Amino acid sequence: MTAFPPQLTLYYSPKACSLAAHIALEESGLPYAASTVNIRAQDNRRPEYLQLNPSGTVPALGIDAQVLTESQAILTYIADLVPERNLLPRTGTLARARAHQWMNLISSSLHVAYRGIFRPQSYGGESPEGMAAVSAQSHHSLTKVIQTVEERLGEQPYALGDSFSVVDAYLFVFYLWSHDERIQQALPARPRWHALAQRVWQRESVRKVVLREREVRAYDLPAGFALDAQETSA
Ligand SMILES: N[C@@H](CCC(=O)N[C@@H](CS)C(=O)NCC(=O)O)C(=O)O
Repeated sequence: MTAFPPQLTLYYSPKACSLAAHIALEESGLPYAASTVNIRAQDNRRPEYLQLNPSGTVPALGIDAQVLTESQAILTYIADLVPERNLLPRTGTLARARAHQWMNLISSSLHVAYRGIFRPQSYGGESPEGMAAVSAQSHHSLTKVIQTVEERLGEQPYALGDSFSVVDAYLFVFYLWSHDERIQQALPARPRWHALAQRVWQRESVRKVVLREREVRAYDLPAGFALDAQETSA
């Protein structure tokens, strides 16, 4: 028999996609350790980390002696550890399938489009022409997927309806990314996504995690997402 809860260690980089898992862990109320793997400092290429996660990506979740990667799997696993917190709908329901519909869209389309803008060399090689072509195509893809996000959100306050889920934490991260200075072209208006991100931002767990991450790297937040002086000095 394995002990519950398992020993959880999140390997994360500030403001990376791992922020969603970081928020989910905080929302779970379970004890966990957060270990920084700063990808800007290439910590993810160190042998110690590659031994743990050969793909060299974050997030990775240590679960006792095992390691789980891929945001969608990690978010699902965390939510299922604490069903009483309703971080995802019950298995076997259509609502649960909707959650996966969202998370797949986020990882396979949204994240991929951003990567093509932030790191075009990962798809197009190092040549300036290749990078420019990937970047232009990725701006186009990002525009389309933002429109899909807006349409799918409809008038509901959260991605799955009336209550917060890990899908909202995942969407929150990529909303922050939409304000990155490396995005050179105007993106479509995203009022519904903005409103959702504002709701998520009101959560204590989210502010706590963002504060913790910003101690490692003081990343920018979009206008309207400031932490007040009391929080930053706490
Ligand atoms: N499909 C993975 C993607 C993970 C990923 O690409 N993470 C980025 C940070 S957002 C990373 O680790 N980049 C560093 C690298 O690829 O070297 C997931 O959804 O978790």
